Parts: sequence; structure tokens; C-alpha cells
Amino acid sequence: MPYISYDKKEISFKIVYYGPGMSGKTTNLMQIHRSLAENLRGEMVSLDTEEERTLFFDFFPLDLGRISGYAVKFNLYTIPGQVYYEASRKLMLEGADGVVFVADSNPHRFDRNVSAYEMMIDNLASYSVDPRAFPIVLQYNKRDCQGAIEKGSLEQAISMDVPSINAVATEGKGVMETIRTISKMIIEGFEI
Ligand SMILES: Nc1nc2c(ncn2[C@@H]2O[C@H](COP(=O)(O)OP(=O)(O)OP(=O)(O)O)[C@@H](O)[C@H]2O)c(=O)[nH]1
Ligand SMILES: [Mg+2]
Repeated sequence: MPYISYDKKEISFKIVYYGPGMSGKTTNLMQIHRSLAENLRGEMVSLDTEEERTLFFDFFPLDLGRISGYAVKFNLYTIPGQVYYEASRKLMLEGADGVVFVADSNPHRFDRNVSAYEMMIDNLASYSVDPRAFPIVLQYNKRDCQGAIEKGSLEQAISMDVPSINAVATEGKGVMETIRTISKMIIEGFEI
């Protein structure tokens, strides 16, 4: 559920970038941050402790305007994908309004994508979220790698149909399309 500030007249939605280690989550956040005008974005905050390495920033999307007079704001989060951070990764999903799953198109990473995705579904379910009725966008990142996995192969492996987008995050390709898609899915049908 979004956070509503009645005095600031703002609605804040939480978007989590989730995925296996090194799939390109941080690169996505950096690219989005870089492409936003300074007056629309907050500082990139890095909470770098022994247990936690959260990266965060918030921004006002230009194209989405207002909902019933309230400014729309998105809070973007990510955390490393290594198994070591599993507990923090689960906590980060709490209260999420949508998730971008950043998959690694490297064929050697196929199983890691699948197990991270399954873990994400379990974690969402532990917060009583029905993953099939929840905004999820699947980003096939690293499309520039050799022998990139076929688009659609992950949905098949996880038996779930979700919107997917090709990306090369290091070149900024597909990055803005991904954030736009998840944003639209989140605010679609939302009423204050
Ligand atoms: N070739 C290629 N490299 C990429 C792409 N996206 C990210 N990388 C590289 O992959 C490495 C990992 O990227 P990160 O953005 O740090 O990945 P991450 O998902 O945040 O990793 P963790 O936080 O450790 O889970 C970096 O060296 C990136 O430059 C891409 O589309 N193509
Ligand atoms: Mg990272």
C-alpha cells in the first residue's frame, strides 16, 4: 500500500528492484537517477553496513502527474542479490507496491534467475501478497551477452506470465521503459 502524506499532498509508492547477484539492479537505479532532472529526484542514498547494503532514491515522475490533486512519488530500492542478504531482501519487499525483477540473460545464470524469482514469490506470499495480482515487471537484462537466453524462457520456467522488457542497462537500453511500465501498472486503478 502506498504511503499518503495528507499535509504534503503526496502519495509515495515503493518499487523494489529484485534479482540474482550481479544482474544489473544497481546499474538500473543509477541510469534512472542520472536521466532525471535534478529538481524531480532525491539524493541517491546508500545504506552500507555489514548486514545491509540498500540503495535508495525517490523521484516525482513527470508524465504521471497527480492523482486527485496528490503528487505521485516513487521510492526506488535495491539490495545485493547474493544469498547472504536473503533476510534483508525479504524485509525490503515489505510494503512494496511493485517489483522489477532484473534477470541476467547470461545462459549460465538461468538457474539463479529461477531460484531468485521463486524466492521472491515466497517472500511476497509471506506478506500475504498474491503474486499473480501484484505488479511485477520482468526485465531481461544483459541482452548483449553471448548466447542470451530466449525471451519467454523464464516465464515458462516459473510458470508465470508477466510483462517483460529487454535491456542493456549499462547502455541505458530498456531502463526507462521498465520503470515506466511498472509505474503505470502500479497506479492503474489506484484511487485515493
Ligand atoms: N554486458 C553487460 N553488463 C552489464 C549490464 N548491466 C549491468 N552490467 C554489469 O554487470 C555488473 C553487475 O551490475 P550491478 O548493477 O552492480 O548488478 P547488481 O544486480 O546490482 O548486483 P548485486 O547488487 O551484487 O546483486 C557490473 O559490472 C555492470 O556494469 C548489461 O546490460 N550488459
Ligand atoms: Mg547492486
